[in-house]
Amino acid sequence: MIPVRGLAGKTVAVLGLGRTGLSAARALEAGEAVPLCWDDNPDARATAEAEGFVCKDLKKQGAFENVARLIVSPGIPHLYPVPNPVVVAALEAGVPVDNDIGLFFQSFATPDWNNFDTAPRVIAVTGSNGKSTTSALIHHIMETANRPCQLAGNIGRGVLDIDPPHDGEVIVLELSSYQTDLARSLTPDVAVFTNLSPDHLDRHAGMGGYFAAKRRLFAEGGPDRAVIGVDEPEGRYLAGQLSEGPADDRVIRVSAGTKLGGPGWNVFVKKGFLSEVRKGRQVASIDLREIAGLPGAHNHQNACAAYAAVRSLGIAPKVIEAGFRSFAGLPHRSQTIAEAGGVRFVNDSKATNVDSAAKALAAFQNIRWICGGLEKDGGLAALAGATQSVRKAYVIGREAAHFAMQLDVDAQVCGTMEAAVAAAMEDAAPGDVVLLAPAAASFDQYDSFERRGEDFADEVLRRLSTG
Ligand code: UMA
Ligand code: ADP
Repeated sequence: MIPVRGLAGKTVAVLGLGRTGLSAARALEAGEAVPLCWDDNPDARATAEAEGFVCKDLKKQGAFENVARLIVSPGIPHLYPVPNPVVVAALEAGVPVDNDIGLFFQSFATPDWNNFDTAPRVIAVTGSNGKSTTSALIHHIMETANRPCQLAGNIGRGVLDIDPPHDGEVIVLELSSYQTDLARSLTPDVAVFTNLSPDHLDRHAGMGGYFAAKRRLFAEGGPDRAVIGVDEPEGRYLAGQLSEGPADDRVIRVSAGTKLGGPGWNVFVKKGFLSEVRKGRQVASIDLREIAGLPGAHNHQNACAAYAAVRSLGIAPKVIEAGFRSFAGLPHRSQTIAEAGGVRFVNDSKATNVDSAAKALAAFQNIRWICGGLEKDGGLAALAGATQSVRKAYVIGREAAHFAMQLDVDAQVCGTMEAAVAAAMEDAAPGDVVLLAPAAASFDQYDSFERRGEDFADEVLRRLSTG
């Protein structure tokens, strides 16, 4: 745990008592601050109280008297579409609003570091898609290089839960737009922007607010090195804004399809080969085509981003290539769960938005596509043109009929995962891929994308085992 520094003796309100809130409360206590907790769910309050934390309704008049700061969990709206009433109360009382990421950056460096040979460093990864894969890949490469490394953030471990860093350790943080939007301190050494496509628009009042939230990671602290995916206009804009000119190698531009030239530092993939080009000279090249853990152009983009991030810390290309080869991938992202009778079954339940599903569809041929769920703002229009490899769609979700109507492929309304897997397996021929890539959130039928992916895998394995 990282004890929170700078708030000893102060009362700090904590809103939300899930993974973030509980870890923040513990870290505040370890730093001798006094956490005052609240969660709108009584069960979550009971769990916190059982651990000895004091809960108090922070919506009540006067609740913010003598409170130094409010720490808000990422899943709780602080501004859009409607701010949580506790946030409103804090702002009315003039109390600064922050989150665990802000506490982390204010507390991470300690006087012990004066005895270290190499100060610990933070690589922070944001973007619409590929954050978890890129973060996990960076972590895996550092392990391959025998360098101490920890992984935390949106990937599932509260940032304040990490162990105090060792000499030379690297901390990899996956940060969502919810997290970068609110943090009062954001000072990574290396910041990575994978890509941008519409997601979470309700929480950011549209695309401009969403990009602005991600941009804070680069603009607030000024990282030593920024790794920027330049396949979208926003990435190109950001890279341009952060650099003095094309030769400024504080910005490493990455692309999953465009050969990048010029005098700067570039990493790109063309025809399945990753190239690093610096000052106009090719420094290294890696063949990604047969790397099982990184299938498809979208994973090649993640490979470029991870490559650039660890190169900026001096890791050798050969070590990075070994890391790519031994990377197993993450569950629920382009994950092959079975192969039988010439049919491959792939779980990409994490394709919760249209862009990630389109990328998953582009990575395979002859697809029996299981899709549907809770549709996101922006609709399904961006899927048009992404479905050339789809033989048929099998649509799940409470609004399956409406979802199916919007697709430009032959679609069967199945409703449940059980029915969709049964129909897809019935139709599948050798050479086909049965792919779960929903292009929608899971919350209409499941409590998480993980549960949805597990349900898919269970259904597939159950049917395969019963012949
Ligand atoms: N709550 C309220 N009032 C509300 C809403 C929620 O009190 O109006 C309470 C809930 O009752 C619950 C708590 O808030 O007890 C949950 O807080 P949370 O939703 O922020 O969840 P955490 O458990 O703290 O997990 C969060 C991230 N969740 C979200 O951003 C929604 C996790 O990312 C992250 O792994 C974790 O912090 C550690 O950093 C998950 C996620 O879905 C994986 N992220 C989104 C994504 O990837 O698309 C952004
Ligand atoms: P995030 O953490 O940003 O949600 P993940 O690595 O968990 O990203 O991948 C989420 C989904 O997006 C998966 O379904 C995966 O197939 C898809 N995906 C992964 N990397 C990319 C990328 N670079 N561009 C677009 N989609 C991607």
